[in-house]
Amino acid sequence: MTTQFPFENRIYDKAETMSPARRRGLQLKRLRDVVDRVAEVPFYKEAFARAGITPESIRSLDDLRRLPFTTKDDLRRHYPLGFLAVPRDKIARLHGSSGTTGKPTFVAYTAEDLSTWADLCARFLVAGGLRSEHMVHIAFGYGLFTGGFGLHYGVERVGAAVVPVASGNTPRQVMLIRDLRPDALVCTPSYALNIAEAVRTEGIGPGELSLKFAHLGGEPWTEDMRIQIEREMGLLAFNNYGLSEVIGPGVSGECAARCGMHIQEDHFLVECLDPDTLEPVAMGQRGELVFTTLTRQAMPVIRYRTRDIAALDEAPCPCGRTAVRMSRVVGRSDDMLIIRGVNVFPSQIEEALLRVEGTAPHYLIEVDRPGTMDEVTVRVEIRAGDFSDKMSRLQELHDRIDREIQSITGIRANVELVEPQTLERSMGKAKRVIDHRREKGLF
Ligand code: DLL
Repeated sequence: MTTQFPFENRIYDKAETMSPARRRGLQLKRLRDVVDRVAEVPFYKEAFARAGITPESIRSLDDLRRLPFTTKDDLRRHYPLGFLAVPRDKIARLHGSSGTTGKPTFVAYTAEDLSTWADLCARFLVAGGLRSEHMVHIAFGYGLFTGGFGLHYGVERVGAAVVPVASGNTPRQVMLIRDLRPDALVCTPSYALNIAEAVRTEGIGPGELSLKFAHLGGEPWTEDMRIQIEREMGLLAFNNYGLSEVIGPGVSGECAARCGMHIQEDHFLVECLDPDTLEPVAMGQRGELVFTTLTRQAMPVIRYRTRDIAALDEAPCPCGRTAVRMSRVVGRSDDMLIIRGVNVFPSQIEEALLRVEGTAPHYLIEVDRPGTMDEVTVRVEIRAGDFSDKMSRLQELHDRIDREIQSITGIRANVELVEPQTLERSMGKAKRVIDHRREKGLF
């Protein structure tokens, strides 16, 4: 039986179709190499010494389980570049993602890493229909965030044309899409919905847009959102996944069959573990994804705990790619929130509040998506004395909280000052976050 794809199924790199047995051989060799490469990184040096790990002691892929985990906290403790595995003069670029403290965790790339990264992004872009004759509108932020630059060089590697618009100013996005007639859109799924809404407001029908494909990632989304984006813009939408600490976008992406995202297993070893016991779950069961980078030079990570919950599927895929697929991310095993594509920890908001005199340590964060964009409201109880005070004092408090939240998290929140003793007190763990997006089934 031949599978009907929505377009010709093309493979960017024949490594994507190598037999699983051959790939396992390659992974083992690369695992030994990476253990060797990180041997002088202080964190791994100590952990390897404790567990008696040397490159030679890695005899099979099962030995992966003897290696230590790496967490975001570990990276933070070695801020900014304590995980660097090459001399500093070999760094070609730095990116970063927000951490729990307001300081980003940095990720370094050598020139070779940047080239590998471009190839990995090119793989999923080609799998999702991108061809050299296409033009791509990139509406991801360019900066420390890996989305903009990662996809930018991936598109260039395919040989397609890039329009590096970056995010924001939605009416201008619509104008450029209408005037330049790009074939593909690259951004977060929620921003795609926002652009779709602006398109509708301008009275442009789905059939009038030039866009054929959207390559969306950076945050969780649902099949319902896919249907809505596709219907409103008259295109095919593809999911791609990644995280800065592992490389950025390019860890996995959907092919034309759109039944899960192929993980680029020749570059990343994946495990799916029970987040409590850290034991592997059965194939097809949900667990926390843990990645080991096999080829990165500047800053490899061993068994990086993503906190992302998803399931793996190793059933053969009609596209011919042999790599295991991951499901959509269905949740996280920590409390990180993704707001308009930006990672935000409740502890960052708490830190912002602690910087402002006159706020009590009682607060509640509510996240919602009333239209297409995420909105955050932070309700803060203020101290009894302060509440009866002058309006100007309240306004001053409000503005300071607003500024601190923005400076620590990079996002704008609606700040509401509430009277003392009005927020519900909890008997056990404080409930600091209500995410209405979850109740609405938005992820
Ligand atoms: O978001 C990298 C990226 C950029 C991927 C653009 C795809 C496209 P970080 O800012 O470090 O990196 O955030 C990583 O975002 O652990 C997931 O929780 C979430 N995430 C990324 N892609 C997806 C996706 C980039 N397709 C964190 N579905 C990850 C669900 C996603 N969650």
